[in-house]
Amino acid sequence: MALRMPQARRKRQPIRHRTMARDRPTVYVAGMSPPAGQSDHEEEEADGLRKVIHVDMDAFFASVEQRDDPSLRGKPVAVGGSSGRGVVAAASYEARGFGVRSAMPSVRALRLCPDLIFRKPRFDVYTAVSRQIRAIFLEYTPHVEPLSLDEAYLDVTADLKGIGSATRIAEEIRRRIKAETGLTASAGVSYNKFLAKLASDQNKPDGLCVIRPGEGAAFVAGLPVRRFHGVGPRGAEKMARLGIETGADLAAKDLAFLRANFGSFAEYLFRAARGVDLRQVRANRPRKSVGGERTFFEDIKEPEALRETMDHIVDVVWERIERAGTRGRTVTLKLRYADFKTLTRARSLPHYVADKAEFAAIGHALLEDLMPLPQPIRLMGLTLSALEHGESEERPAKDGQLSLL
Ligand code: DCP
Ligand code: MG
Repeated sequence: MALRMPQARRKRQPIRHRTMARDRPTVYVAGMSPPAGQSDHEEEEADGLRKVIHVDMDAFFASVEQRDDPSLRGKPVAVGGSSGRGVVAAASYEARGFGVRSAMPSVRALRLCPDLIFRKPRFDVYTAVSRQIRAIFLEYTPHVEPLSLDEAYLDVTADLKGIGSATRIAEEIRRRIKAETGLTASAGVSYNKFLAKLASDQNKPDGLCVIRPGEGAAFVAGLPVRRFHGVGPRGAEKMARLGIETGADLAAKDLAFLRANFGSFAEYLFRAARGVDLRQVRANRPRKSVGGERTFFEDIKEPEALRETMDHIVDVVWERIERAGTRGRTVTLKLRYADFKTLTRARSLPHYVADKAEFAAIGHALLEDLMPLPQPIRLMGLTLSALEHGESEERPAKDGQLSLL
């Protein structure tokens, strides 16, 4: 298979939108299924039209590794574990040319790309870059809502520098990120968070896309539904069986139909299909939980695979808990079945979870209680809540819904 170089994929006409189908990585950042506040009205609604920018670093972990080790540049690189159980966290665009994707088992990635170079993640470096880009964002607006280390929403309706044009601000931010970190970011500009996030993905890598007022519904109509956050490969297959391939197909279904087929996911899908999203960009949301979840490349059911996944999630989430410097008493397991039914099981302790071993033991106990599972799952998540107060400031804004390694 020919190696597709990033230059070949780069689009040089930034300020426009395309409605073409485009292959998405098959794993979705957790927390987008549906995004917090989309379906449960937990957030205040934005009043009037806003100017929202979504900034997302390109192949983040992999790009940092290529930046710091010139011998990796232009090569297929994966960050993650290369051993039997390892999973790809990030894939360079060169690796993506071979079909390598985030969350893919490393063994499979190596089959697709035998020359794939693996590097272990260096979270301290990624966190430092994350701080740098956040400092840049904050020069333009105090309304910065980080979603993970490498992406954030910015509300620039009234920007601090008086620039006025969200598109100009987005270009300036991208230039500054490049100059100050040596890394590229893509940005989406629109009038709500849902559209801005779709837009940032549109012309990746190193791209910009603007969806102007009035263009949102048409933009969404032309997209394949797998580009909607939370609609993974299985979800897209299910929709295809129901005759839903694009946003327009989805918009043609009424809420009752969506509820019958997608349960609590229906409201989110209904709004998204219309390019509607009333959530505000919210900085400094008080953190109520720390956690993470994973959507799988392929649905899983085998007890051994489920246990391995639990181990992996515990590793990532516990690291996050330590980084946040917080403690909590309640552990919640979340599973989403192949048919989208989602269930949670929680256990609360009289004391704070003492250490990683205890956290793992509770996670596994919650999982074992549910086995054998009635059907394969497409997502597993684990969250620590009932936190003690006084968390660190360096917390992402999405409660328990962060992307997982
Ligand atoms: N990440 C992870 N596990 C996943 C997805 C992502 O550990 N399942 C980590 C590695 C990524 C970083 O988070 O580098 C950012 O995730 P993105 O989804 O933004 O993916 P990338 O930045 O790698 O690629 P791009 O945004 O260019 O598609
Ligand atoms: Mg990214």
